Parts: sequence; C-alpha cells; structure tokens
Amino acid sequence: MAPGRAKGAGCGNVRLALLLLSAAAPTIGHTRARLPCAAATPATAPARSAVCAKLSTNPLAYSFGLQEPRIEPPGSPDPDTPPEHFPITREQIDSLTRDGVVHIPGALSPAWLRYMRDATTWQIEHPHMWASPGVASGLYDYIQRNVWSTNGAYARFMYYSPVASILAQLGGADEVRLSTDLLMVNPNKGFKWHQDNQNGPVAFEHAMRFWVTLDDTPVDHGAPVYLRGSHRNRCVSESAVFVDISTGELATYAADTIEFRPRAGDMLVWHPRSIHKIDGPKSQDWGARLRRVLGGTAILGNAPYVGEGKALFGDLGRHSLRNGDPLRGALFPRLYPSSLACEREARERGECTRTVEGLGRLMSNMAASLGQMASFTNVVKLDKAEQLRAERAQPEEGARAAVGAPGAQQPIGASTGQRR
Ligand SMILES: O=C(O)CCC(=O)C(=O)O
Repeated sequence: MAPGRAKGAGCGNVRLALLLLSAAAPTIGHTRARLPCAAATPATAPARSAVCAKLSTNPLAYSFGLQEPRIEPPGSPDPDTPPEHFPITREQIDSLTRDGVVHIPGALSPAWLRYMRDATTWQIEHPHMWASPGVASGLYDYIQRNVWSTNGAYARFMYYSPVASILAQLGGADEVRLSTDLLMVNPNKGFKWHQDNQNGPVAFEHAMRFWVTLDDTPVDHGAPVYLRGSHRNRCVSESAVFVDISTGELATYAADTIEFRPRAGDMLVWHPRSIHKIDGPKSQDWGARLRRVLGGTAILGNAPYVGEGKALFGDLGRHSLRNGDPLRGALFPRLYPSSLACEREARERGECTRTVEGLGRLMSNMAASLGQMASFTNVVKLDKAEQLRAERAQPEEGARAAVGAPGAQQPIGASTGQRR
C-alpha cells in the first residue's frame, strides 16, 4: 500500500463524514487549498501528480464549489460553437449494436489530449471535496463525479470536443445531453464484472456510456474487458451492479470476451447493460504512472426523468422533476447539436452543483439500494469461492485475490456496489 493512503479498517466513520460533507457542501465560490506539489506537470512526466493524489487524504486540502483552471480549449471556440465533428463509420455503429461496445481510436486530437491532460493535472492538484470519499478509500487515486459541474475546463470539453458528436452518431440521436460524468485516475483495485447503473436518472434504453482515456493502456493490466453481446442479457436485474458471470445465461456470454488496449485519446462507447470489468495492477498501486479517464453517461434524444425512488449519486442537484417529466435542463446539459447559453450560464452561477435537497433525495431513496447490496454480497461470496479455487491452483495468485476482493478492504461504496 502506498504511503499516505487510508487503510480500510477503522476509516469508515471518517469516510462517511467526508461523504456527507462532500455531498452536502454548498457552493461557496472559488476557495482553493493547494497541495504541497508542483504547479504544472507535463503529460510525459506525470509522477508528481500521482504522488500528490495519493497524499490528498487530508480533508483540509480540498476545495468546495466551482473551480476554474482557465485553460483554453483547442481553437478557442465561440460559446455557441457545436461540438467538433468526428466521422463515425457504419462499421463502428454496427459493432456497437452487435457487441454492445465499440472502440473509437484517436477520438481526441493531440490538442484535445493536451487540454484534458492539463485540466486533469490541475484537478488532481486542486482536489475537490466531492473527490474526498473515493480518494480516501484508495479505490482510485482520484475520482470525482459530475466534474463538469464544478470545473469549467471539463464543461468546455463536453461542449466543444468531438465526444458529443461521436455519441450522437453512434446513438442515431438528434439531441445528446450529459447525465453524469466521472473522472477516474488510477483504478488501484480495478472494478470487477458489472453493469452500469449509476447513470443518473435515465433509463438504459435512452443512455449510452462513454470512456475517454488520456493514457496508453499498460501491457499487463488496466484493459477494459467486455462480454460480447451481453447488453442483450435477460438475467441481470436493473438494480444489479456486480454480477456473477460463472453461471446461468451470463456464462454463455463469458465464453466470448473482447479486450481493448486503448491508446491515449481513444474512446470506448458501450451500452449500460454490457457486462464489463477492468483489472488494476497486481500491486494495487499505479505508483508513478497515470491512467486518467473521463467516463460518463449520455442521454439520447427525448428521454424521460426516471430518478424517483433511486439512490443516484449523479442526481444530487436542486430540481423538482418527477418520473416521466422530460429529462432536460441545466443539470443535464445539452451537448448536441450544441450547448445552450442559458444552461452554460446556470452552471457558471453554481446552480448545477450538489445540494442539500439532492442529498435528502438520495437518503430517502437509499432503501432502493438494497437490491444492489444483495448483488454486492453475491460477488463477495463469489470472490471467496474464486479465491479458494485459485489458492488450490496457484498459491501466489490466490493470495492476491484475497487482497483484491472488493470486500477484503471495504472501499467507500462497496456496501452498495456503487462508485460515488
Ligand atoms: O476505467 C475504470 O476505472 C472503470 C470503468 C468502468 O468500468 C465504468 O466506467 O463502468
């Protein structure tokens, strides 16, 4: 374990306090607390950023509210400029339909890649309070949901980069909105077989997942792996997160996996029901290396709000939407065919951040997470069985499985199988 990383045992109360604090934190402007690390880290020498991230378990080092790194997007687009066009082929659309996932090489130009690396270096060095529970858990070195809503650089990436035009073409949609995003730096423990249901208040059929990496995939870990065609499965319940792929219908999908080794600037797009995983390094520590990914969920076309009764960490803003209402507005900003001035301005006024009302909604919907808790328990049981099998076959691997099991060191979110 890296020095400075909080250990699992005994940290539960601290994590809970951080979570509540971070979820309830009101917008109080551009307060910033600097970490004791370098100001700018070139993309080719990221070591100090990684170290900084591992040190950021000190709650006093975190900022609240809006953050603005003042990084200019490529081409300095006018505010109403549509997202950059990136041509998608018929074959790529067919792959997504058939396999439930597609790889889009070179989605980001070198200029966009540089922009996002700069934004991410800045974000890691100015950690936001919302990142504190995930960072304290050690599950990721830095993880922050809805970073678009607090950091202007990520908002501009969503408005003007090719991401939204790629999603519109792949989804055959004339309108794309952002439901939620997630900045994920260094998945130390990986993320075992799961489907995605922390997508915000959008139904599977109106949602599409995206993942843009700022770094090449290492040769022996970190590769996203999918069960081909598993978005068509009929056995995984809507509320499940982690799944057991060794039995039943999923076992048939498990015979055909697709592993990707994306390069920096590549994008993956998949159906939220596609079963997938990512393995971290054996040591569970990325050391001085970085794996920086911005993931998220897009809303395709005219979708209804479906958040009532669900515990959704991507839906903590102030609103009075009821199930069936049109899922639009500044909290779920339009990206394609272009962003909207009124929604951009609402974000800049800090109206898209987490609120006490949103937290209250989350708490009152927590009971709905019981299904997810059951799914997590199943995975822990499965891990124990896998561990025993592995120990019999290969003693060293078995020992690693014991450390790597999600239940071995309860990460924040483990009890519900959710990432914040
Ligand atoms: O890249 C990661 O760390 C996890 C990606 C993933 O499984 C997801 O976004 O659902």
